[in-house]
Amino acid sequence: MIRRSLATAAAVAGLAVAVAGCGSSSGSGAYTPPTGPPVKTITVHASSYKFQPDGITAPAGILAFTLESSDIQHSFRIKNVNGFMIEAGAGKTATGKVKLSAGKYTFYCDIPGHESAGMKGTLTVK
Ligand SMILES: [Cu+2]
Repeated sequence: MIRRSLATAAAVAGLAVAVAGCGSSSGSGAYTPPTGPPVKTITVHASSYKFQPDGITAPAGILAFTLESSDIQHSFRIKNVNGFMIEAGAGKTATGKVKLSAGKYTFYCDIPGHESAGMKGTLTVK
């Protein structure tokens, strides 16, 4: 009897974790970066209001990005890659990893007004 109720409690706990995990992956919650070594490390320089380079070609797989801001706070996000974001404070450098398959992506800075001012670029993964 005790064994049985313990098993039930464990099953309920497992279910709760699964539901919580589902919620965070579909929302704007924590992003889980890929584990393992990157196939390429790419440094992107951010300033108001542009990225350098604004055209990047990379192999498919895990990519490590280094975002360097030379002035104010900027971010680095990739359209349709939910949750991935690197944020570099004023004059700071930040890093992040993302796993991408072949395709053409648009990267941008999501701070209001920055993308429309020119902070975007193309990432070609092959
Ligand atoms: Cu920006």
